[in-house]
Amino acid sequence: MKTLYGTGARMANPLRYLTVAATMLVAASQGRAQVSPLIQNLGARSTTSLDGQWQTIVDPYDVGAFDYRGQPLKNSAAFYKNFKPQSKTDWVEYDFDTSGHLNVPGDWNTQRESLLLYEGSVWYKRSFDYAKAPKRRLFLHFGAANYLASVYLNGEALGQHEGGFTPFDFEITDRVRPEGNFVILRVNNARAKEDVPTVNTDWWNYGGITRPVTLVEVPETFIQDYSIQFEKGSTRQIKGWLQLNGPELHQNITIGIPEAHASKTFATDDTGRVEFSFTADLQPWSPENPKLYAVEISGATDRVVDRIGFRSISVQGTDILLNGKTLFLRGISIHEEAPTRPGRAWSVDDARTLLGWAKELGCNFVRLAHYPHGEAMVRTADEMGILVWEEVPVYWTIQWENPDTLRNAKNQLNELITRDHNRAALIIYSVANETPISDARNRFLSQLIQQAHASDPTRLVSAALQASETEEGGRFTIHINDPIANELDVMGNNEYIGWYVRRIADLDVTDWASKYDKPLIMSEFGADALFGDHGDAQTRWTEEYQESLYVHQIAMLRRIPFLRGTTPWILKDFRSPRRTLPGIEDYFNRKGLVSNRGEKKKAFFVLQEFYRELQNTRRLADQYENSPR
Ligand code: GCB
Repeated sequence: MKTLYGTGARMANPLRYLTVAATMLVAASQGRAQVSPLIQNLGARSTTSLDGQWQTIVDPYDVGAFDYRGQPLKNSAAFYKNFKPQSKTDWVEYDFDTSGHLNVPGDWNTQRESLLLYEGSVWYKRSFDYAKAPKRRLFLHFGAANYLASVYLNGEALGQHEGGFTPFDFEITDRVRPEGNFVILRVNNARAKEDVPTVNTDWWNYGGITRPVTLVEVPETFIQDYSIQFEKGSTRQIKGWLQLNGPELHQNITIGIPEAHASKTFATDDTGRVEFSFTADLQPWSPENPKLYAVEISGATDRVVDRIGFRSISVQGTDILLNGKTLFLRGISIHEEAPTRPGRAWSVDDARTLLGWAKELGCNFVRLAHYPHGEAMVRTADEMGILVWEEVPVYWTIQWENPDTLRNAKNQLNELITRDHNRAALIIYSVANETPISDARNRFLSQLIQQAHASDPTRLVSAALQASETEEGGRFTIHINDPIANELDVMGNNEYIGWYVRRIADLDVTDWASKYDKPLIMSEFGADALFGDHGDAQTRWTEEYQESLYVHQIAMLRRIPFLRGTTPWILKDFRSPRRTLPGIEDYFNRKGLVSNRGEKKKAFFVLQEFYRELQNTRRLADQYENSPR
């Protein structure tokens, strides 16, 4: 969360931050709600969807938030008041009722042509009635809004949320009325240097309320959050914790897995928390057998049911072990773009199509780049048996020395872990992508790595590093020697030999060396190709060039003894403002194995063949096959 007084850099965009700060101060002084702790497993709660058409006002100059001196508006001119003229002399210069609609969830860029490149504020309004029973509590949940959301209910501030890809909740128990509620959001997607991500990325800055909005009703004392999973390294011992929220914090909590005839009861402490451990005979979850168990958690006041897979993930030397067995991660990188229409993906159908393509490729793993994707994606991966790498948008050159930037990155990581920590498919958190090495960067990343390990000891932590290169006698060696690798469980590395760096033929004379006894995932490689553009294998942008690059990359990958996974760049062409070449890029990064219209390029089948081979042999190279584990 932003505070009013910050660094000079922040003042580069004073209006944007003033509104956050001002609303927060008003809210704080009146004892109003800020973002509430996230509620685990919304699907098991009593919910009402607020998705659909929302009224909107596009506000490029932020006139709905500030007066002409840049001071925050508090009177009827503020859009969140939704003021209506009371007489013909009243001056009111905005009107939600006649300003147009946008669909929620959905990015605004692909819903209205004039908003394709828009970066600024849009106000959203939606009315609802809600008959809340006594002794029940109500929360307003947003799956995500990019980037900065200021939220108001019935003309009063609820609070703000910063970060475009993680969920947030506000408690509205004491504010909701039986009839005539109106929720208003100001969503601002202006980029700023100190943000996470920073101003420079290689993806479209889709703005808006991009994921579902839900009213969540729970009992006065409810099960806020819980974690249940095999203890690290075990496939029998279950370990976890649970947190209650409300006045009745002392309760007996029963955890039952009926299918496995397991049921245990534990008592919560004064703070409503309990840590527990018990054994059960369960079939471990794996890509070959993505078994999910109904897990029933009940106390005196609340009951939730989740579908949880149990599995153990660990590393031993350069190996990654799932349920105690080595495996190679046959992966693909994915951006959160809809498979068959322009814009952000958000639905279960989108997830099924994207992950379906990954399955068709022969994948057992996906890298959800470069920010947290929607919960539908990881839940669908749980069902389909696809392991998942999730990532926070600590990308390229963010402000390593800025404590607010660190706080923001930590908050986004925390929200991601809180949302997904019960998903078996999720095995790796990645804390950074291609960040330039410096002491300040190392300190920054070190804090994120420690945070991920501390809040979720059952999973692995990685980052896409950068490596250095030497040349001798016509051969190249790439050295994995980034000092932050010391703190990671799994090393990631992006390389573009044959595209940004040297020639495809150089892949045949490139070897890899690592300072660390740790597994490596080649988290990116690739080449741009326009679907349907054909030529010889030396001609850039053709499918043949991309195909040839994959052939030579795969030959090189086979020679890396410590390689335990690959997630080539990328499943599908995606929009990027950096990609201007007319007739070829047209503002799309064309490194997809599938075009933006869903057509498969030649390289798709090269990777598919490689993955089929790995699937049958479970090995990449001889040295891996002969590994003692
Ligand atoms: C990278 C980045 C990725 C880009 C890709 C490219 O190294 O991690 O975000 O899109 O290269 O296509 O240049």
